[in-house]
Amino acid sequence: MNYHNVAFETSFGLSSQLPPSDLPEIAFTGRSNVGKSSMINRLFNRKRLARVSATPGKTATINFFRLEGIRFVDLPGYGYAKVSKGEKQRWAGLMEGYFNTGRSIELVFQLVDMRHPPSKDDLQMIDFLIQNELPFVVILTKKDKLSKREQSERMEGLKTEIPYADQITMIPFSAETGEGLEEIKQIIDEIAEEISSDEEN
Ligand SMILES: Nc1nc2c(ncn2[C@@H]2O[C@H](COP(=O)(O)OP(=O)(O)OP(=O)(O)O)[C@@H](O)[C@H]2O)c(=O)[nH]1
Ligand SMILES: [Mg+2]
Repeated sequence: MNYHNVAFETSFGLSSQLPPSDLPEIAFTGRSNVGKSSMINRLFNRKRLARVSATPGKTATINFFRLEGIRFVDLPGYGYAKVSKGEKQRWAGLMEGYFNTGRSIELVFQLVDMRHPPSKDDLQMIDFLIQNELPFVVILTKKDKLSKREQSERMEGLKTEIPYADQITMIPFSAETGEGLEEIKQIIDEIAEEISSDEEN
């Protein structure tokens, strides 16, 4: 895949606006502020493709990006305490509209802040992915903020904190340094190859 050729497609604030799924999709989920938009920018080597902010709740909409035959989907983050009840309902509606409408979701990158044990919301999200048989990979973000020792302590901790951890691919990642990026790109490239060989058959 030529990652430079990415293009922003559209943004949706309501699930009723979501167009039917016409392309295989790769989605990014995780707590607000965990680094979803930063990961997208790093992946495509663009500074401002997805909007990043130190204020949680920056991405309040579903954003579509397109690269060759794949759509990348930046989803709004969960677990941000300061949003109103109405906003939380809108978020739940958006997520439900995205995940429960028969889209062809090839992979979900589930982001978890590497500095801390997964939150209750993270575990709920992972449980949702497992229950719905959605293929996913856990990306451990903000690796650069931990010392080597803290990193290995967290890797140990996650083995018991995340259910079925031994069956889940977990990739430590830093949007600052790009560590973990090659492994992530390999996973995406494999999906792209599978899709194009399916299309040929
Ligand atoms: N040091 C460091 N900071 C990061 C990393 N990834 C993200 N950040 C910072 O974390 C903050 C939140 O990043 P975003 O990418 O906007 O997070 P998000 O998950 O898209 O957040 P929402 O849109 O609110 O759901 C920003 O200040 C980023 O610069 C990382 O790998 N290392
Ligand atoms: Mg964001």
